[in-house]
Amino acid sequence: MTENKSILSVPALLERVETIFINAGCSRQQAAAVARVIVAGERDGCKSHGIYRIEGCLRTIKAGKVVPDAVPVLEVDDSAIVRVDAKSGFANAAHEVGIPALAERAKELGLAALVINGCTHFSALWPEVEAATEHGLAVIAMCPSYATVAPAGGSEPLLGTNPLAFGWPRNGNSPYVFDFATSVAARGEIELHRRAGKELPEGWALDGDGNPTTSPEQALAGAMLPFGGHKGSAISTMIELLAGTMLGDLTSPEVLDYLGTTTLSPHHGELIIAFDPARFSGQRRGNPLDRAEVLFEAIAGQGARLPSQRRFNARAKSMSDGIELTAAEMEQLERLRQMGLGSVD
Ligand code: NDP
Ligand code: PYC
Repeated sequence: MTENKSILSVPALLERVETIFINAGCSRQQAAAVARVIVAGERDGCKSHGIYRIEGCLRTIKAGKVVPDAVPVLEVDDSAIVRVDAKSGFANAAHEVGIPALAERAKELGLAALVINGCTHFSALWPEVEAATEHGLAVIAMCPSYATVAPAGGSEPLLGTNPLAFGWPRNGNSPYVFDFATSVAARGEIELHRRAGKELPEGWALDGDGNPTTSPEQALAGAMLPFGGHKGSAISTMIELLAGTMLGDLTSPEVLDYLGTTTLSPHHGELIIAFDPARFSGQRRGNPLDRAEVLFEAIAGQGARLPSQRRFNARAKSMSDGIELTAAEMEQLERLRQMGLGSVD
């Protein structure tokens, strides 16, 4: 215990978060999967998708927009497409059911896609991407969210913050993983700035009149901006098409219509595509994993860091020293445990 801080081990935090979700009416399968991903966020220093997300999940349960005891259903045929119907539960239980089936099919065919339909998705994508790399696969994951981002040149919320993640397996090392919102920053970052009373950096958002703003309140009421101008806007649109329209699931504007608010967690689908590098290369020019190491070394050799390196360092520290939480965070966890759905509007 340090001043105004508490240290919890990863299993201890996991137990507390899982209990909150059980008390809120979740089945053990749903509660455990959601707790694993929220605690992974805290463990890896990703506060925008850590315990701060619990209240949003509880609000979504209370509003009846997620089924807390849903049992995801795996549908496998002889094609390259493996499907999980999340049955309106959280995406995380669907990942745990779907990723092993995706890996098996990708190993068999060289590539395969996991389609998740009808899930509530509040989390980062790196957990499912990392899980696929553990099978020796390269992987791309994407999903819509809800309309909060103006397309480049526009000023009204239309696209989601639509995350895109990629993973590449590395022998004897943590995988190469990037995972980012296609908005300049995730909406969770704006919310954390609001809570901390901090102004946003310039270039993140527009106010309700379409003018640039650094106020988190005005940004949340206005529109966020895509990263990289027209390039991020186009990638985000691709995600609406591939992981919304193509999957027969909701696009970000449709998600917002369905929820009627951005205070609940979004409900939509997710697309995860896995590739077997050895099958793709056909061993031309040698082992693709060995060749990838040459590239990673050259990146690091310039003094640049690989994406996820900060996260893996944070993970190692949390695993050895525990996770540091503020007094306010500890109080929040206790309030949510005791009051359950009564703690949220
Ligand atoms: P960040 O900008 O914080 O990070 C994006 C990626 O870039 C990370 O992999 C990060 O690695 C890496 N990175 C950051 N700085 C550097 C650097 N200097 N050199 C090399 N790599 C770097 O992410 P966002 O704020 O855009 O997104 C945060 C999270 O929000 C993501 O996990 C995303 O999945 C999630 N999200 C989820 C949504 C949903 O609908 N479910 C919607 C939008 C976002 P590292 O972590 O090691 O810093
Ligand atoms: O941080 O942008 C975000 C976000 C949206 C849905 C889940 N996370």
